[in-house]
Amino acid sequence: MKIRKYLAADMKEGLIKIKKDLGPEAIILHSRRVRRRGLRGFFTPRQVEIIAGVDPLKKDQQTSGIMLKKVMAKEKEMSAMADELRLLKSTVSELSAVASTAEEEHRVPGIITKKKSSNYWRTYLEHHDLDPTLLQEIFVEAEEDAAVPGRMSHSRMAEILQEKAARKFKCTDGFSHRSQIFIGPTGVGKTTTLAKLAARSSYNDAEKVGLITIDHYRIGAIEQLRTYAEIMDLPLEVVMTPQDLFKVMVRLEDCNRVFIDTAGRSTGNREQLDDLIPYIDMLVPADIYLVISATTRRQDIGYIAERFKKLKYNRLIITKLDETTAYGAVLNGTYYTKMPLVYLTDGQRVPEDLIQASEIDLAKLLWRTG
Ligand SMILES: Nc1nc2c(ncn2[C@@H]2O[C@H](COP(=O)(O)OP(=O)(O)O)[C@@H](O)[C@H]2O)c(=O)[nH]1
Ligand SMILES: [Mg+2]
Repeated sequence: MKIRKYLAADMKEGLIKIKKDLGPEAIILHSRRVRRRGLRGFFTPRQVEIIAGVDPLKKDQQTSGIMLKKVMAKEKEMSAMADELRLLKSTVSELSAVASTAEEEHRVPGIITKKKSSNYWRTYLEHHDLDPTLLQEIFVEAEEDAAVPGRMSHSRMAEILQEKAARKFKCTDGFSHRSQIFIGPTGVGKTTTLAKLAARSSYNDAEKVGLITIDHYRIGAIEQLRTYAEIMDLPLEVVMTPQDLFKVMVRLEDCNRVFIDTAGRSTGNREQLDDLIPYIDMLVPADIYLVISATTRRQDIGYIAERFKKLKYNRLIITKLDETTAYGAVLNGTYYTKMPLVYLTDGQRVPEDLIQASEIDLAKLLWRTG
């Protein structure tokens, strides 16, 4: 038996594909609704995965042929019924002014008052560990908008909150300078993210790229970047003093983009952070990314934002979105640093797991459930 797997937007589209590919004798063996992998899956509708098969040796497959035709007829009938149902549903919802389906995960049955709806969303958003002042600002603004006479649906309240939350994000995109510097606590994904961006600018944008790692403490944490440099065939320079850095920048003169990694600095160690200042001073003007993991607690983001300020960061990257279900860090990060968010990362794969912040609806992240 020839067995194939199909992905389609809906069952109807899937059945057309199968019929075209395997013929009318195909049998549906299994079907289920799936999301695309990773963060992107959240922003795209669910798909239908269908496993279908056909026995090429069996001439007489009348029964199975009929089966597929029957399924298609049933599907047509179901889709007409679904259309009618949708129409009915929207009429009912208009009449009662109670919406309940816009956010499937947050359906609240029956009539709900504005106050109750607002309280519901407040509890929901608290799960994301948002800064309380920021949360309060969002709710005050939303409640002003919601203060129109008459009832308001639960989903409309969510929309207003999303609009208000969206305004709190600051985003930017693209590179503004030749030097791209990555700073932040250890283990957050600086080197990995640097490699993702270097790969993209070298392959996608055909830029001439150079890599530098500042290894002031001779801790030898350069192997990881060396491996990426070898795979991507990019020059890598290791710098141990500010004087080295000067010479290296001259050596990389023909590179129009230089990515600079920093290693081995603890947020709590003031001297270690101070030691980076002369390097940064030599490189400015530069795009200086503060890299923070989405798994970082709210209070720690505030602490990191403060501690690294002396290194003059002007952009923000939030990593490891795949490792949490609380996305407050994304909003807290821009709120505490007052800097625009440029990239998000949602996995270890280089260069795939990188998302440009300006390309997605960031407020929607807060309405994502685990
Ligand atoms: N799950 C997940 N892991 C990541 C992500 N970015 C980096 N990592 C992993 O986090 C670990 C530390 O990353 P690294 O780049 O060495 O961090 P650095 O110390 O800040 O340079 C490595 O195992 C990376 O593969 C991400 O977006 N998601
Ligand atoms: Mg590193």
